[in-house]
Amino acid sequence: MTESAASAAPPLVAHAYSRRVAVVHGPNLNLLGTREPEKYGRVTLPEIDARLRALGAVRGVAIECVQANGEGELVTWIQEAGPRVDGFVINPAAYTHTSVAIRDALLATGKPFVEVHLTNVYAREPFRHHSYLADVAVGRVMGFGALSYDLGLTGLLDRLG
Ligand code: CA2
Repeated sequence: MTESAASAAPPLVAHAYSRRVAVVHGPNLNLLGTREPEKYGRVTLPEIDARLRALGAVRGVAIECVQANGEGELVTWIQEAGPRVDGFVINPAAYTHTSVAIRDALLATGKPFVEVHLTNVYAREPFRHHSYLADVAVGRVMGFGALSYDLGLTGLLDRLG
């Protein structure tokens, strides 16, 4: 029996991912692993993203990652991602302490989010002690370096069920 053109076509399979999470990195985090390693560690942003994708894959969760230095860029990306994702893991970096716009964008999605930080912001300057996201986040993880992201994603997935 010879294969017809139709049966030779690749089978249509539903993709394996049942959920989708967006990971958002704020300003200067593109420098991770290349500057100030004593403060922010030696792991690079692509390495963090790869780990999160791997962690997501074993749980059947697709992970989308973005880094931007501009507040408006982050707001626009969050707005666009909102309808297609189930939740966010976000390190807003310096915008943590200044941005009502990022808070409003996340709230407008109606999706849960976890706030993560590499460093323990409470062990740093007082201006880093306030977060515009803290009271509306599902949870916050900080102080564990790159591991904060893994813990944050794990917590979010647990919340999503
Ligand atoms: O601890 C965190 O993850 C922070 O979000 C990092 C932000 C800081 O403004 C927050 O208060 C806490 C700074 C990110 C800067 O990233 C760099 C990475 C490598 C080299 C220089 C900066």
